[in-house]
Amino acid sequence: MSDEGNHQKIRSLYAADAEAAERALWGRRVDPFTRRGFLNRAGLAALGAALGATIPFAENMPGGLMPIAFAGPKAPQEIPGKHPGLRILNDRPINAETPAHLLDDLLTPASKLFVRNNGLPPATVDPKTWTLAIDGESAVKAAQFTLAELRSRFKQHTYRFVLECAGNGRSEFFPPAKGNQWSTGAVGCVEWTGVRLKDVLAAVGVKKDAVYVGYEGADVHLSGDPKKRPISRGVPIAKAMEEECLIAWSMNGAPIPALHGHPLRLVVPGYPGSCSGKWLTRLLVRDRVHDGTKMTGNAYRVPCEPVAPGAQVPKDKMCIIESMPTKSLITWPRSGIEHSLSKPLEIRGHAWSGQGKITGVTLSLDFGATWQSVQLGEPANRFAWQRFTGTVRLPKRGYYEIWARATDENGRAQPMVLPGWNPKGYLNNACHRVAIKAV
Ligand SMILES: Nc1nc2c(c(=O)[nH]1)N[C@H]1C(S)=C(S)[C@@H](COP(=O)(O)O)O[C@H]1N2
Ligand SMILES: [Mo]
Repeated sequence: MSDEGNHQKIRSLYAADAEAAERALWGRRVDPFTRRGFLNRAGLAALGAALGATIPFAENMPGGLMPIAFAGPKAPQEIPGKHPGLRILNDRPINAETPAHLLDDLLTPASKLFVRNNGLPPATVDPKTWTLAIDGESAVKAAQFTLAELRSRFKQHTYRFVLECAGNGRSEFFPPAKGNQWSTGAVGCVEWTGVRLKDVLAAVGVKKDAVYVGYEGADVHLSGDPKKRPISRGVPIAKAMEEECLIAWSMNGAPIPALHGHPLRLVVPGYPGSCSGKWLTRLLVRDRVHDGTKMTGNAYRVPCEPVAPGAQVPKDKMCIIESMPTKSLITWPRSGIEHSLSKPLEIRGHAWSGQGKITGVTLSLDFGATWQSVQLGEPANRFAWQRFTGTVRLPKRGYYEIWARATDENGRAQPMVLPGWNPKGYLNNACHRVAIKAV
């Protein structure tokens, strides 16, 4: 969109003294909880100048809302095998997210799938000698499988699943949460081929007292200490026994790429991406909640009951995240474009939920005052995302935001701005917003 210099000014104003910037733009400090505060005239003029456009629906903007046109800049580096447009958050370990307009494909190509590594991928991998060990208190007997044994002994299945990091959207929380500052791009929908976890567990035998299935991978802790694991998470036994949980060796019809877990990966759709263990070497059938790295403390936990932003939450009031919430992403148009008033504007994107099928998506171009519904496609299978397409007409010149809001079959919809604050910044399923300037 127009003037990069003015964007920069607003961003640096916020970076220098966020409260002073809010007072200047919004008249007084905005209460982060109630979002009270109104855009004053000077603030409206400053925002308009930075955007290079007036804001026809300014009176509907919630207090303190920053136009999405000001969202962060792109990092310069590239990762081999990845689209150069991915935004790199870290290079050790590698973490990179995908801008929304690069997620327009119904099936996310490997080159555009986000990467979330907690440690360092294994240096050498030999699929011929790779083994998967299965044990734990609640395994009837310990067992081992080579890749060839998995392929020959069990029926193969192919599904498309959304893979989303639980921290996707973390960057929007206030007070801010530590960790990778994902914006909207730690998500994709890819196709996996492998065998059912439940078939393999049945072959090994699972005792009645089984509670959880945990995983271990061959990646290395950042410290290099072989006794420490970068991550070892798991899922409740009932989830592990669902049809769609796979032990997979193929992604989008090719061997799983090195960064995504070659040669073998656990795939648990509908749950945080962290449950889908890469470089899979071991499964543990546990008689208790798995206690591997990032299962304990506040990792992948949210307050069991809603809390005020910034609250200290006692450990016993934090609950493990299970299924992922209703969400959607506008993948066309790209945020920041100019669009001619003479033409209707086509909107496309995807919607998904770990808790049920999406039954409706609506769009707003007036900061949530009014909504129109759009066409919605069927998922390829359970836990795949669904395409939505719609058309909007912008009434006059100026700055607009298109907001998308999905609802699932249980009536669970996305919050318009931010869902409940939590200490680690998980599960931000706020409506996705893209900036459009009508000219
Ligand atoms: N072994 C291993 N598995 C892992 C991770 C990891 O660091 N090591 N990261 C997890 C997290 S937090 C996420 S969100 C997904 C990311 O998958 P991707 O990098 O293939 O997109 O993998 C999960 N599985
Ligand atoms: Mo993650």
